[in-house]
Amino acid sequence: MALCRPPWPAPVPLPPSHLTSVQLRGQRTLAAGPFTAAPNGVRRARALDEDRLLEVEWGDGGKSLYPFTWLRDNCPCPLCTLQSAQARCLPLCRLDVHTGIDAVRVADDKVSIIWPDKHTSEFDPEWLRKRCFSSASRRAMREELFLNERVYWDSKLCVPTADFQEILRDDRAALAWLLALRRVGIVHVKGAPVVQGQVTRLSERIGYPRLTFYGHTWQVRDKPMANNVAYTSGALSLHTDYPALHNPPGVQFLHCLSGAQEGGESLAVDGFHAAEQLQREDPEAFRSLTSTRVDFTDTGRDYCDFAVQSKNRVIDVDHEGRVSRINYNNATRDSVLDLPVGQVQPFYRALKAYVEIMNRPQNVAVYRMEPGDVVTFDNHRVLHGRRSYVNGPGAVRHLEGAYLDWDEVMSRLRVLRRSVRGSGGK
Ligand code: OGA
Ligand code: NM2
Ligand code: ZN
Ligand code: ZN
Repeated sequence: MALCRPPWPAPVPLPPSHLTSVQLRGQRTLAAGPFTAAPNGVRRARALDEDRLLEVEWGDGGKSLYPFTWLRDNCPCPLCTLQSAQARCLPLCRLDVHTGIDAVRVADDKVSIIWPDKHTSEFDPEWLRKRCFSSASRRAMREELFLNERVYWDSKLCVPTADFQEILRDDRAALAWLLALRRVGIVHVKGAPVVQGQVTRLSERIGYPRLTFYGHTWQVRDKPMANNVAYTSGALSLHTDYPALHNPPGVQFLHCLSGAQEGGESLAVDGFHAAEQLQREDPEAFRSLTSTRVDFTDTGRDYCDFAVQSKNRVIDVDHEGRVSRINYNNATRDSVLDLPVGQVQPFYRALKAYVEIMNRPQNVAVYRMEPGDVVTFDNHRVLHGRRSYVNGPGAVRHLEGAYLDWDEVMSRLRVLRRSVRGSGGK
């Protein structure tokens, strides 16, 4: 699996340290120059006092603008930043949001600013460049931090695989696993020992599992008096787990410990891709599912007794209208339907249209889990299901599952990226 490339070029060494330019308050021209700077180095910096912006001109000729207020707010000096926590200790009540600048100079590889109260801030050019406010720079930073670009797939998906022991042992393997989990949404981890506890080990490679009413981890088996349809031998239609919570688990692990005598094949669908097809083919249904809040319910006893209720949109979109989360489990969709009576039929029509698209054979990836396989997937994106099964003597189907949240998974991904890059990787 290809590793992530940084969206901006690797840092270029800056020119030798010497005073390169000076600007005093109100002056429109530079005191020093001309000089050369490396492409990512600072050629010039000047205060545009009218607009209260610092203009930085880079070695490659590009320019960036930084509001004075933002610069003062982010002063990295030990009075303004608790360096051991990399956290701001300058309170907002001490921030003058209309501050001017007394002087700017570029020296010793730093952009130095003297503020009207003589406080001084020194900014690292590379740090500034990453925080440029242009829309292209902000997009690059967004992708670097959140990796929101996905690769959509259908039934022909060749599910990415990773090796269990390698993930535990090797940072590069762990990073490749998490990058594929984020971009593709599903990765088969192979070679786990066939005993309980492996989804916990995998969660602890990242951080910690997410506790729910079904426990720290949970056993998917055909159980008498099952408190969930998953704990029967019946088929599970395509669903995401736990839409009865307002914050459903972001990531799910399912470890196969034992297969059935017959049946029990697994199904997976890219819910974002299916939602995009719905938007194209039936915009009215898409509008309905992205706006109607549907009631979900889950009542019973497991880790302790519970009575969970939620209202979720089947298709969540972000502030730019892009699909961001699927919330759908037909088993826990409540009979309470909080809609004016005239909207009930249109809602069912819309839901049916989405379910028909997700179930198209060209959208459904089918696979069979073998003991030692762990399927890891994005529970906000991938709808999953299973065919019904029949247990036999010595063939009792058993999966162990665990949930995690994306914040913790993304945190591990960023930490791994740093350590892999630091050791000379890309
Ligand atoms: C579940 C589930 C899949 C399976 O437990 O929620 O989707 O293959 N299980 O049993
Ligand atoms: N289990 C597998 O939404 C759901 O009820 C999903 C959760 C029981 C933990 C099933
Ligand atoms: Zn400071
Ligand atoms: Zn499930």
